[in-house]
Amino acid sequence: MHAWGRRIRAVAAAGFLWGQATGAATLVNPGFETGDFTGWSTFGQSWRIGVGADAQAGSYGAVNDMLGGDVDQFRGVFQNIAIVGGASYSAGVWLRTVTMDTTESWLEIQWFDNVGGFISQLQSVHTTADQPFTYLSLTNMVAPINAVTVSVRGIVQMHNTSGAPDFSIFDSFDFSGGPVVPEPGTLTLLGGAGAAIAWWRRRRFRGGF
Ligand SMILES: [Ca+2]
Repeated sequence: MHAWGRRIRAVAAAGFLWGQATGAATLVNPGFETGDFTGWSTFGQSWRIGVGADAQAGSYGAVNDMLGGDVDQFRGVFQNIAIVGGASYSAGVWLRTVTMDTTESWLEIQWFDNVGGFISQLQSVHTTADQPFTYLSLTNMVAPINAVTVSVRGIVQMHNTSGAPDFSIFDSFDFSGGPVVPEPGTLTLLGGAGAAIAWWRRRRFRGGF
């Protein structure tokens, strides 16, 4: 193979790897199996790690206790990760609720731009009654074209404390998707290199080398 042919192949390989890297949107500690909130942030009162029946999988889950006397109407457990605007993504979480009276909880996705500005959000169905661990999901989401970050969130809303306590337990978050990885030889991200490869392959087919 000619030297420039090898170079083109190197460029194509780099593009392929780049496509895979930017396509990877992966949550850290999605099931709280570190036994703590590593990788996650929370806001609002009364977040803790639970065990036993509070785990949908593994040993741990994230619990929000809505207790009499609480004041924070909204609570959330969330993780922000890099995404690519215009790409398609899906998210999910398992949610268990116990002695729910005056609370609702759900899965939420928020998109942010490159200066941290809020763009838009999506919410799953809201859970208002007791349920065993049930999968909530948001699928086939297309990230706004100017989005660079997604916030994957479990949200709890307390309407009042008259029915306290209410428990919302989140476990096994997932988030996946991203740009379609270009096939070597049909690169669109590196159109020039792709065209050169196509030309080189035609040359090779004709026995040019
Ligand atoms: Ca878990």
